[in-house]
Amino acid sequence: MRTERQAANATRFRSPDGGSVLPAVSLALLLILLVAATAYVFVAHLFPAPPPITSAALLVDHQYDLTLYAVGAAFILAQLGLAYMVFRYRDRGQSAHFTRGHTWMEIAWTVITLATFLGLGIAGNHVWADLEIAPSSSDPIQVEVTESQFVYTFRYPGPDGKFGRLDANLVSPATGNPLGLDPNDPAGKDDIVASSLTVPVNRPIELLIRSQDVVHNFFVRELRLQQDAVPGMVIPMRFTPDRIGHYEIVCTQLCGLGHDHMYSMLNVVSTDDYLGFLKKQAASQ
Ligand SMILES: [Cu+2]
Repeated sequence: MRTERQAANATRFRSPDGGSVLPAVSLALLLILLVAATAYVFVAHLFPAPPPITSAALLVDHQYDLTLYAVGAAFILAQLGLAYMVFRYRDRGQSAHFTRGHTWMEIAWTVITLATFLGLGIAGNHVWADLEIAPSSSDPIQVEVTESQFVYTFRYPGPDGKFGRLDANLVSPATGNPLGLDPNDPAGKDDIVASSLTVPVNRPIELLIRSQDVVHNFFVRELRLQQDAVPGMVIPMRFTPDRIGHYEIVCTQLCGLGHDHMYSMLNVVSTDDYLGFLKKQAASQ
């Protein structure tokens, strides 16, 4: 039973002109337009990712597509539902009334959301595990990646296959020792230092990523891989490039004033060119 006060409120809030269609229709149409424009951006591939250069990147793309279909469908249904509700329950001069919702509907969409996200997580699990926790290939080419404000420095172990010792106290870019290589360690004598990353095609690569100062990042779009470089840690990152070419390496962590021009190149070359590169670099050290 409505109290007198509720009845009085209902009368007070009743709109005098008996509702308005225009705002409701405009908002509903605007929502439909936004949905159409957003869907068009993805369906027409207006901003396509560059082609992947590893088989793992293909799996990442597949997982991305699955996620996009799931959240895209949810987005379209939710926004079109909103547009319908805005129009269906527009102001017709009626008084608003309180509703307690619908328990089973709420349980249903919570369970659907949970199942969708858990399902996507489980589907993507093996892609992530293959990249991150699978035992590394028996014979990867190791390259150490050192990031600092705002440069990348790459180090190859040289013919002995061993990286020489580093000493933070010896770091001195001005005198040509940006990594702090210890001159007294024989293992470091043949180490090769370069400012861009050159690797042979179709060989497993293992990067050892470190930072000398703040948190940086190593990101190559064509690898679909991105890894933070964290001071005090050496973080491995593995991939096997299957396409010769030059690809940009960028830092995606806001690491200081020069962040915007912190980049380098990943050069994937033939085995002969790779050996030639090592020889040339070694001669110039
Ligand atoms: Cu950086």
